[in-house]
Amino acid sequence: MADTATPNVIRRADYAPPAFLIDTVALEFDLVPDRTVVRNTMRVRRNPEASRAAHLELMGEQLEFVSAEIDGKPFANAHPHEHGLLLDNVPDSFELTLTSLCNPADNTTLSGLYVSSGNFFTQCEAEGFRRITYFLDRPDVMASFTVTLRASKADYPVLLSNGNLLEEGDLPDGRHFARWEDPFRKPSYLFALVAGKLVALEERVKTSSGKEKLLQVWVEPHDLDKTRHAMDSLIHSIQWDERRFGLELDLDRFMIVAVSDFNMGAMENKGLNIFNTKYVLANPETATDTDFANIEAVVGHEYFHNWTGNRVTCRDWFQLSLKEGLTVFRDQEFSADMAAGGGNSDEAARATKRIEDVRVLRQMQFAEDAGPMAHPVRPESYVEINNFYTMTVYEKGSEVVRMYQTLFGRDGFRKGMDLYFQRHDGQAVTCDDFRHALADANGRDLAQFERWYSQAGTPRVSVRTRYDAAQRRYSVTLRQGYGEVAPAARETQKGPLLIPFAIGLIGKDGRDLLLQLDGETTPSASTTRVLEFTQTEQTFTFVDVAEEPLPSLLRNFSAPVIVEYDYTADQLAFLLAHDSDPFNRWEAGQRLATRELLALAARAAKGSALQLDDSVVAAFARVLTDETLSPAFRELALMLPSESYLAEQMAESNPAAVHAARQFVRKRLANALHDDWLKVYEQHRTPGAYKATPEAAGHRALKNLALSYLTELDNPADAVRLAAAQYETANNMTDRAAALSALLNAGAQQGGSPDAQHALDDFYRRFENEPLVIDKWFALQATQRGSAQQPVIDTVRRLMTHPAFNLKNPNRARSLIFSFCAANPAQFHAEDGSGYAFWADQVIALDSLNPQVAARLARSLELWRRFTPALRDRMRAALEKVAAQVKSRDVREIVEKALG
Ligand code: B3K
Ligand code: ZN
Repeated sequence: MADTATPNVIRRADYAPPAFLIDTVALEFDLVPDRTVVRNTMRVRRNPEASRAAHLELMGEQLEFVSAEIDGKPFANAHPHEHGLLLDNVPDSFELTLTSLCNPADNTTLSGLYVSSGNFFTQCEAEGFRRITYFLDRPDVMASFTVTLRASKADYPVLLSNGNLLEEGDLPDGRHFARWEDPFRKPSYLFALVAGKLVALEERVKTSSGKEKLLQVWVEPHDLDKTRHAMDSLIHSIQWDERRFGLELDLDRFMIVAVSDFNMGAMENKGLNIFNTKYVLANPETATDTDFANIEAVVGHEYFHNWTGNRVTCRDWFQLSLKEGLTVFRDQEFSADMAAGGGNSDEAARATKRIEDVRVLRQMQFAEDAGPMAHPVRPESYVEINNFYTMTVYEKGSEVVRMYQTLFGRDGFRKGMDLYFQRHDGQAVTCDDFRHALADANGRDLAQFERWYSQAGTPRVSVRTRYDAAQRRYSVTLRQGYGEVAPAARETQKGPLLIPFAIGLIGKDGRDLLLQLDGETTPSASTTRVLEFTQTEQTFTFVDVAEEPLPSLLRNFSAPVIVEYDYTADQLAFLLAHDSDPFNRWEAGQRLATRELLALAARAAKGSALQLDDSVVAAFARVLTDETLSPAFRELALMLPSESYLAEQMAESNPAAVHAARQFVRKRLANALHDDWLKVYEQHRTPGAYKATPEAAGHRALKNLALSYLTELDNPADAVRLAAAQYETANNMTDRAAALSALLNAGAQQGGSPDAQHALDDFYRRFENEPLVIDKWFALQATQRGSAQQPVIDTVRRLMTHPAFNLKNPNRARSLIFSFCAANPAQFHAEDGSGYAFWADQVIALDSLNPQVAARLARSLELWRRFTPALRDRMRAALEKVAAQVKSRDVREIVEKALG
């Protein structure tokens, strides 16, 4: 095997600088779907910082080698092989021209150059560029790119690549060309091209320096009416990055292109972002409020990468969180500010975004950290890098970045960012470089903080408090550790972390007390203090505390940890009613609900009768009717923790018991608060033209939550009537989809209903030509509750044969298969193992089409060891079946780690 062959495990410790550098790349494409010719001319020289190698090893995959020339003369010592091209005895500095062929039409992996709906697209991150041409396809090799595209003018009237358009024109035989130049050096993973029949919404905006920039959102012609929101999101992102970070758009032209076959959300290619249509296309009839918010977040995310990722990139893929964690943090802050009307002072409005982000983190990242895929924010090794675009790298990585801001404040964080760009603009760097910039700009030693990058597992902080009435002292003792963790995490854990632990103390009247720590002369101005918790155990003592307070712990979720403290149910109800920290108000309700639900699930598992205390119902009733709270917040507070989160908290995950418990509580809250739900439903209607504002979305969310609770009534006739009317009269997708879901839910109680079926059929007919809406149609059915008479697996299997189903389209596969396997736990984990058998079939089928998508699906069973014995055995059998049949490195890594 040649050196460029991918070894089984890639290790961070083995990093070595590249032996050669590539200064310039001129690419010429003759685009033909099944036979594209790529001519690649590079200026190559030895890297003075690396040890001398006689041979040049270029990466390449699925390419047909045609020829190699050095300095214009044929070069005989070029040896193509399965993983690339070996060039023996090359000079120190030379021009290398390589010609090769690839087959975009046959490329179902959607990595490299591929065809979707008759147009050409690329996806290069992480290692797709090597499927386009031979190259040093690693992020620390940065080159200046010029790209010439040639294609049939009738079939591909639009030809796009990164940077600025230098020239375009006609060629003989009905062909034409375009030549693009990117003014910034970049790694190959940021290369992109697009060619096809597309149209653009255009805007010209002036950025902070007064320069005019051209913004374009490119889509297929029939989608042009769904581009306004993406364009507005882009403009808001540009303005926000100038305001908050002083970062200006550095290109004359910035393009977003939508494609319907795409492995993930979007990609930040320099100046030519390529997006999944799901994160571009929206109008009120086809997109929900959540879609609108997601589009804003993803457009922001990719745009913010232009600085955090593109101007300063990663030295190697172990540093992925350098760009991803930081950019998620930036997009979260952007969305929070947008939720607060564009400013950053309305903390209650900003908190709704924080709550949503923490919910995702706890549900998904904590679970990842508890299983065989547990890894640090900066992993130590991988088999397939695409498997490491994870919740840990992205979401926990974002929490790590947020902690710098919590420690240093917004201004201190901004100083650190400024220094980071001052030092590293144009470079490929590491997470350590980022940490050093933050430390140096704030005059701090952050050596201990490094452990957040190198230790896997979710830290636990247990809290003990003591009030000394005579001394008026209140002490808070924090202890950190990891509890029981997966073996993959244990070996990374070396010592205590620096945890910024935000705390407030609440008096009997529900107001915050002043905070003065022992040794301080006056109380601080703020009633929230960020304690720097650095030792395994540490006590913080507050003085001059007149009465025994109730602690509000880890305000605004100041660190990605689990807090253990024995609150009574009454104390949680008090916090839910009074905490000045909106995040912790929500948190108190979640703790209360989680505790009740877990106790009920334990009873359900034993077949015991279920009961819910009236005080819990009363606490929820107060939130439901508290008009001082925003509707968006009330909706979040009234939504029970998800079934998968609850199952994960059990000693042995029992999805059926969790489902029974959660349904029981939903029913109880529905029946006990019937009139309030109805009233809230009526009060929060949003008559008139649809508005996508956060306030209007909040009303719709609360109203639709009320509708969903009403479907749980013993007699759901009210709900069915309201839902059917809402379905018919809705002028937006949020209300229409919520009504359809309510009808399905109410129908499930009766083992299926004609109302639900009628609405499903109508929905399909109305939106037959809107693929993103048809995705919702599949997803709603895959996540429906089902019943003993109608298990959802039967519906899913039937839908697999529906003419609109297509396994090759990732959005469609996700809408049906992933929705069922990952978002319908009670049905997926059916006792007979039917869900697992289905899962195995689909992983195997996807493995040969699209390994990246297959590997994502493969992860649905990774927590199998934590389930009840009967389920565990069936899951293992399914995993073994998959392990025996799959071929891709992607899926093998997942199932082998799971079986461990
Ligand atoms: N950077 C890309 C993700 C690429 C995933 C490759 N498997 C999108 C993003 O995070 O913005
Ligand atoms: Zn990203």
